[in-house]
Amino acid sequence: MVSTWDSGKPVNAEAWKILSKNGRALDAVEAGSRYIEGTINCCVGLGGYPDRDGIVTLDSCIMDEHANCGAVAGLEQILHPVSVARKIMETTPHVLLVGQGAQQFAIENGFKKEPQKLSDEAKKAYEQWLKKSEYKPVMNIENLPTGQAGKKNDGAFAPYFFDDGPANHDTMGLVALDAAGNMSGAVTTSGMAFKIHGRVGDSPVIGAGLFVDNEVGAATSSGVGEEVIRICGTHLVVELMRQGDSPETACRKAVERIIKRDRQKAKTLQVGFLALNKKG
Ligand code: SD4
Repeated sequence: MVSTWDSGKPVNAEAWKILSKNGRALDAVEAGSRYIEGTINCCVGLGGYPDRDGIVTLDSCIMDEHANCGAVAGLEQILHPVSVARKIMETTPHVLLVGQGAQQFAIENGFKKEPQKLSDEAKKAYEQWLKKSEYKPVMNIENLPTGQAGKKNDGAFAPYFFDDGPANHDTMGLVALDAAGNMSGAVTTSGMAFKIHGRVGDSPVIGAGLFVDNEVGAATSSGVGEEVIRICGTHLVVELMRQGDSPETACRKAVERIIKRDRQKAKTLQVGFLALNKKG
C-alpha cells in the first residue's frame, strides 16, 4: 500500500496490521485513515487547519474493489469522516453527502458531534494567517527558504512552514492491494487551509482525489485540488495504467497535463499523484 506525505508512514503501518493478516484492503484504508484522523495536532481531521472563517471542514471518500464508493464534503465536528463515507457507501443509494446533511447523517448513524475547537497548532497558524487574511493558497515546497525544505516544526505530523505561514499539505490519500488481490482506496483531509467556506477540493471527488479500478489499479492525489479536478486526475492515472503505463509514468503524464494547460500557473502550485497497479 502507499499513502501520501511523510505522515503516511505510520498510516501504512496501521493499515498493514490488517493487510498482513490477509484482511481486506477496504478495512486497511479505513483503519489507516482513522488513525490519522484521530491524531491530535495533525494536519488531517479535526486538528487540521480551518477555512478562512475559522471553521474546520472535512472532506473524505472511500472506494472498494467493486467500484462502490462513498464520500462526504464540508463535514464539521465529526472525528472520522472516512467512516461516515463508508457508511454512506454501504447503507445508502448515494455517493456524496455534504455539509449539514452529511453531519445529520453522521449523527443519526451514531457518530458523536465533537466541540468546534481549533487545535493549538491550527489556532496559531490561523492567527498568523489572519494578520494578512490574504486568500492566496500556497502549495509549493520549493518556495521554502533555502535549507528549510522538509523541515517541520515541533509536531511529528506538522505541516511544512513558509516564512509567512504554513504550506497546505494536509491530505492523507491511501491505496492498497490485499492478499486476495483486491484494491481499495480512501482519502481524508481538512482541505486546503484558509479556503473559502464551502469550497470543496479534489479529495472527496471520485475520479479526482481517488479512483480504484480493480482490474487495473488505484490512484490518489494531493496538492491544489482545483487542478486535479480539472483533469479528473486519478481517473486519468488509472486509465493510463490500463493502456499499459507503469504507475510512475501514469502519474508523470497526469502532472504533465496540468503543467501543459498553464505553464506559468503550474510554477506556483504543487500537485502529486500516487498510484498502485494490480501487480502491487
Ligand atoms: C485540497 N487536495 O483540498 C487537497 C489539499 C491537499 O495536501 O492535498 N493538501 O485541494
